[in-house]
Amino acid sequence: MDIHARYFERYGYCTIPVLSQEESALLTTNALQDTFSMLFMDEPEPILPISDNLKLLVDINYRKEILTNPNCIWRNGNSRQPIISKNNGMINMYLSDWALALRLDPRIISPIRHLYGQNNIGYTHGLDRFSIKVKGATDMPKHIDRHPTIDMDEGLTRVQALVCSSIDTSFNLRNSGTIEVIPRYHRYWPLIGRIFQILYPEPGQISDRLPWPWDDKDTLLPYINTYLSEYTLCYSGERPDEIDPITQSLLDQLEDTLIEVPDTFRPLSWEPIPCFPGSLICFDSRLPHRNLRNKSSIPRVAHYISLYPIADDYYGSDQHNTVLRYLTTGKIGSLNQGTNRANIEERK
Ligand SMILES: O=C(O)CCC(=O)C(=O)O
Repeated sequence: MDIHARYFERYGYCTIPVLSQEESALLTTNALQDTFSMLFMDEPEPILPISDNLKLLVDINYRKEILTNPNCIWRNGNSRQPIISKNNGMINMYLSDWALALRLDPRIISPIRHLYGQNNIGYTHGLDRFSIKVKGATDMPKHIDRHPTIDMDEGLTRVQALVCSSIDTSFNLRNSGTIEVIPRYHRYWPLIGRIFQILYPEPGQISDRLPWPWDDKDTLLPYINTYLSEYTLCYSGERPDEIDPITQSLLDQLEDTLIEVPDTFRPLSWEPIPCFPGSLICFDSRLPHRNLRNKSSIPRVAHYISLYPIADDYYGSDQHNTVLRYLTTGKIGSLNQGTNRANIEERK
């Protein structure tokens, strides 16, 4: 196992340099150009230079000042349907040559194969989009792309991956737009799932759409840390004498369950991931995550790479045919979770 795979197994994520500075700069230029042409296609003149006008993506007053259609960021003028959103920067564009070339680059596919531990991986859920967060973009809501109780018996289902082509590396990390995750969360996945089942026994109490109960203030995280810490002691046969009644009751309910946990416990916390332009960031789909606000003058640009293991019965299946139809006609959006939106603007 190489150093990245070892790190990934332990912390749930890893960062691998894959593209040169020049390649990253070109990718960023292409992403910005295509985004500007798509958003501002009805303007009488192209909006140039792009670098001086990035705040059009986040600033309604500036849009009113510059554009003939200040609402062009929203689909049908509806502010609840952003074509690019201020808090996550996502843009549903999939089919540009440069975007496809990136997703077929062996320098990106090989390490992801390695992390899955199998060669047979592919875009079984369609392609994925990219995200541009410019100065003024805000925090994305915290979330996990798995369900903490429904999926709790499953191990790794997905290596979530992105190539970051632009980021301000000299800036405070938490204000640079980078991704933050809770490292090592995957190692407690079955136990946390069981704890959530005890805390929220009613069906539907944990919504499909996180962040709840991972509310943005993280009121639950200190409790989870206490439960995990006490459980780890019990698991290693060192149950302490003094435990508060709520933790005690939870541990009693877990008594018959033997769930493997790491030998020693260090509290879980949110940590921003440092990266450089050209880095491939891979993370286990069991990690809570989000991208952060950007207060720097350099846009943070991320290209999502959604490769999944290919099952033996995939070829010829309905899912395979749907992906093929999508790739050949562009008529539906990607099939990825959260991404399955037909992009009328891209087709135009
Ligand atoms: O842009 C990022 O760093 C995070 C993206 C994200 O939340 C996701 O892919 O689910």
